[in-house]
Amino acid sequence: MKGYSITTLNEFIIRRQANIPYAKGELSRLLHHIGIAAKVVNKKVNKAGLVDVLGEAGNINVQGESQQKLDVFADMQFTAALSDSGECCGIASEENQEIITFDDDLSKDGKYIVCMDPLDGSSNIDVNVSIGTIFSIYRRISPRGDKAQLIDFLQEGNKQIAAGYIIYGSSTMLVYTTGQGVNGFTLDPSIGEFCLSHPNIKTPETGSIYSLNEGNYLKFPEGVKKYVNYCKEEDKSTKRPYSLRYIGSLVADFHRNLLKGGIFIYPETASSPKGKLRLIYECNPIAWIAEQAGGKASDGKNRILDIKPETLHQRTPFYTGAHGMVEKVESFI
Ligand code: P6P
Repeated sequence: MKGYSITTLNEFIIRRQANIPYAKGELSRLLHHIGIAAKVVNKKVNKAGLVDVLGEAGNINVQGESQQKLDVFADMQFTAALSDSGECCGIASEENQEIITFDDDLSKDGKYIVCMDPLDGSSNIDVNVSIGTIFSIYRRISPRGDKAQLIDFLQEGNKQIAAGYIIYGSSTMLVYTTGQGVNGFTLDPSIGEFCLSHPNIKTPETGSIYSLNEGNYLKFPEGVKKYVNYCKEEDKSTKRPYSLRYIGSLVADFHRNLLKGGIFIYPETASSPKGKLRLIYECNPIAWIAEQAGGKASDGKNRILDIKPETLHQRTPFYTGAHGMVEKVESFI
């Protein structure tokens, strides 16, 4: 009987590296370490209800949100894995106000920096909703051998070398791109490997799912209100009314729309004039994946990946998903 032929994440990374001239394995090693940290975090997330990681760690993170123990754990695991890789000279994390530089000689010589949200949607942990890790990799600008600098982290999203997310849901998946399309790997716990399950993901040109927090409707800009009403109008030709699907966990909402076709919107509101989501470690990586899968990502007017970051934790309005649906909401704005 023919064996169950699987392509593990590591085999895939090495195979893809062979296609990149001058690739000497640094990025492959970095991605490999991210995969390891994902497995360690997954183990903890899966037992979150049992092991004493629930409840608030008592600290308040830079966003003024109470830090749940699991996101502190996830931050530590990814930070350790990236530091151990020897390929990364520093990181920016949602959980830390300032960048973290790795000052050992090996890491200081690293070519890359990583921006990450180690566990997005952590307020969903206690109620067993899917949560996710989001990461974005850049080549450093500052000289190798020096400590990483802030300028390394304030590059436009169009300079990303790799971007991805891990979704800890009914199964655990790692989805990433290095600019040659989007591929999804599902963790097989019986062998402890991420296995290629969704090769070359392409998101539908349009869809019938819209995702946004309608509780903020009265604070939305007029164009967004018009689009929400458009989604609710009867029109057989465009399969409206659409279905509202909103989990309140960016990775889970985005991943469902990526596969089924839909749009995710977190607009600016009166109380959050720049929106809620952060540009460098939430919107840029998700935006690149959306584009690589044939979709679109904007702030309502400008391509997300062309926005020049000014500060580490800056926020942006975020419209992403099916190309046709993003264009439609932009026409209302
Ligand atoms: P709201 C989770 O806290 C998060 O950062 C994203 O994962 C999610 O998309 C968004 O906030 C949900 O925000 O205001 O709708 O609860």
